[in-house]
Amino acid sequence: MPRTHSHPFVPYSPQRLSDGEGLRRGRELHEHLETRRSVRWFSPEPLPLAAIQTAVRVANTAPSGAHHQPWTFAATRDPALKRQVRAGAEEEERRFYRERSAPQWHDALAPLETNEDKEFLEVAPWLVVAFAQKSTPRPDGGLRKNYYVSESVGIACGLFITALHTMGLATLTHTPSPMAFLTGLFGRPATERPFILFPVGHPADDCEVPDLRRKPLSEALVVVGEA
Ligand code: IYR
Repeated sequence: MPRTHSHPFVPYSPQRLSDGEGLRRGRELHEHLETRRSVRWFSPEPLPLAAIQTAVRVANTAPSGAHHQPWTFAATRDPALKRQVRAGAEEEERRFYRERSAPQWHDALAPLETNEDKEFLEVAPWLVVAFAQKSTPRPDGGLRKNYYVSESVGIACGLFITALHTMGLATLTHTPSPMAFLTGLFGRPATERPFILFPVGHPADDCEVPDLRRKPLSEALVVVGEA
């Protein structure tokens, strides 16, 4: 029975793999991603715009609520803008680290040895801010409401991180909360809120990361119900 549609549909038949080949590729991807770490010490060596463009092309393949694609990735390698971002971030982080308003949170962060110094925001060759569009301005001046914005932008950011790692590059999910100043610095409209700030580049030669372990699969996956 042919289906009837009120909107255009096209056939979709992605490559069918054998179970063995599918598993092999999945294991290879896992092995590759297992080596990814968040980096806070970057090399200042420049990185071509093409690297950022490619990673954002990958991010832009993310599924999204009603296919509204509610993200904007704003990128800069402008030293003056990076300095302003660092200054703004450090001002907010100083408050967080000095006021110690959430002792439990500070205890949880201790093994990462993070502090209010955000030098990496100036050292990394690129800063990329993923903005979440709560709504999107229409050409007619109206506003289109977006759905599942955090989920959609979160998935796009995950793909962005995966692309960078695959390209041999490093990043850090610096979460700008509130960091509303980024909207103005990057010239984005008030309908967008900064979601994640990514410094992007190569790790410094003497880069170190905290000695952390990933939780075992038994804690990440539960299989329920009958086989
Ligand atoms: N935003 C602070 C604190 C911070 C919070 C979490 I949760 C981290 O995983 C790491 C840091 C900062 O950037 O230092």
